[in-house]
Amino acid sequence: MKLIYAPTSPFVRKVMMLLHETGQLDEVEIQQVATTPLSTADDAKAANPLGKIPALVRDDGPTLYDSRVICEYLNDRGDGGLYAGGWDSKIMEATADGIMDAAVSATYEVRIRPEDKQWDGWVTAQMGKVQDACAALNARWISHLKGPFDIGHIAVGCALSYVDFRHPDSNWRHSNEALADWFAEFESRPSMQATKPPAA
Ligand SMILES: N[C@@H](CCC(=O)N[C@@H](CS)C(=O)NCC(=O)O)C(=O)O
Repeated sequence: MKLIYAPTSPFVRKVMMLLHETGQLDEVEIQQVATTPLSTADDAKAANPLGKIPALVRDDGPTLYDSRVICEYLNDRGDGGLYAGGWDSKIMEATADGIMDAAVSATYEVRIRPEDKQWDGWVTAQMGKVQDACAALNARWISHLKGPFDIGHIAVGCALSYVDFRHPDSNWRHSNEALADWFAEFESRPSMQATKPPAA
């Protein structure tokens, strides 16, 4: 198997964490690419018609893409048990992925869009989604995060870390003390440490 990969993508990081946690890291070749919506890497485009990463090229079946699909496949393959929480696990993953979508969109606005076309209103709206989703996690999902480790933990850990990485002024910890406390401890998990993005 070959993973189309970039070290700063929070979606790729979900897959990498799952590989660490389920002991499958050695079974995947890592193919690093630099890809953006405006300049798609050839390997990303060849693996996924949408040109997005992660994508998992398999020897025994079609290439998989979208981190949720890849994570569920690798969980089955490695007997990870990371979806034992059923719909709760999946809602948490979807919420975390939504944080990533919004934060990545805000990142593209300031890093990729030409300066004279950038719009603060877009960034504010996307970071508002991040705040709202963090508030929802803090209000409703702390008991799950304190429970058995699953895909929700991986996704939320990657999402919050990405927000810190690209949007250090977002202040998501404000009013979300329980979530901040959970994350402070979760960050020391070996799979989080092993998949940290390089300095911005
Ligand atoms: N829903 C997708 C989102 C993947 C995604 O947006 N990846 C970004 C990198 S963080 C990407 O490939 N961007 C390039 C593009 O949009 O063309 C997933 O979960 O895999």
